[in-house]
Amino acid sequence: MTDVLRPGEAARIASEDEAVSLDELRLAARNHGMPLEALRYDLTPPGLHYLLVHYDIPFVDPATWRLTVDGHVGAPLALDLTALRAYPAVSQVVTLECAGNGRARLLPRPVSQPWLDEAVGTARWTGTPLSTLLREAGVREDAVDVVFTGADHGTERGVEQDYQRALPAAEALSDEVLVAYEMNGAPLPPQHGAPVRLIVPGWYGMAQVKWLRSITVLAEPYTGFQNEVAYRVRASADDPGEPVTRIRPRSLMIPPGFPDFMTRRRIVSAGSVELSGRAWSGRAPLTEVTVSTDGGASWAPASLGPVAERYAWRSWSATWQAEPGDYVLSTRAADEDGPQPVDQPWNMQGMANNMTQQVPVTVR
Ligand SMILES: Nc1nc2c(c(=O)[nH]1)N[C@H]1C(S)=C(S)[C@@H](COP(=O)(O)O)O[C@H]1N2
Ligand SMILES: [Mo]
Repeated sequence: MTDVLRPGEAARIASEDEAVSLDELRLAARNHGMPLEALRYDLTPPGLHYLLVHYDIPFVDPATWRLTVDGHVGAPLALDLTALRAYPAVSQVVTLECAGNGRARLLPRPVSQPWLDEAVGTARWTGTPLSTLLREAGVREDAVDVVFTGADHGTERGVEQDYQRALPAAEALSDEVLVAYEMNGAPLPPQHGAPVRLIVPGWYGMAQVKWLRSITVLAEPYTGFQNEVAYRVRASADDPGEPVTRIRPRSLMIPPGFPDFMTRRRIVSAGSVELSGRAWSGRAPLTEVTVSTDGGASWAPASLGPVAERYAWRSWSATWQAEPGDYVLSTRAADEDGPQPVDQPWNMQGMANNMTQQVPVTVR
């Protein structure tokens, strides 16, 4: 199947009974999720962190790599890795999640990377605050957007491009955004953006530009593909939609018991079962996590673990008195702006989809 779309078109929508295609499988085999048992770690070991690469992982030589900061500034910069590392370093624990997480469970299914629930991971990111570099370059007062360009290149829906995303200048100048060169205390691995990537705490994955090579300040709004076409919540093909920005609340459960190889259905022993997992939201602080053991008919509160850092996931736990039978377990987070939906919040590209997880379990 060749799927050449015109620039500006949304992703193709699969027909209701259309199985996942080889094109989707090829993407899924390259871009892996975090196995949900890895929700146990406060910091996701890098090999278990989810991965999303639109094109190819570029081969970037750290010795010749340069980062330029230019555009609507007074004093453009060109930094090598030693110069970047010479600025005071800041570390932050941040949960990243792909905006397409949950897409494969939508009906009908937008055809793209077919995530179930697992496009998430948490790491300690270390680097230079972006605001330090922008101020050093003399960013102008009337800056509108700041554009970040990666070293990777490809075509997408007929548009040839470097991977490129913009942030509003006010967001780019907040103290939170990092130009990061370490993940969990080690240099960034190739797949996560070596030698340098952007970390925008609280925003969905598309903002976290990997293999960062240039930062350009604009005096006018940015209109590139990844902001104007790709990452939009659109109700229909001719809806210009709303931009995808901050992470909506989500809670995930560590699958209890042990799995069946083929279906991954869980098998649990009757009795008192400790359920636990992680919850996060980038748009507002969490207020509660609830758990259902009857397919969403009723919800009981879980106990929430401490807040470690604002943009890091929080642990939760709840006890279930399990009796023999078949169940669908579910968990639901709420933040100050409201709870996760239990029905699909459908949109053309399956973006920012935070429908509650469902975990089929047999108790015996
Ligand atoms: N240069 C570049 N940056 C990128 C991407 C990309 O394809 N190229 N993918 C983005 C998307 S869609 C996501 S979800 C995150 C994934 O980050 P990770 O692979 O480190 O988990 O990187 C973002 N940054
Ligand atoms: Mo993503």
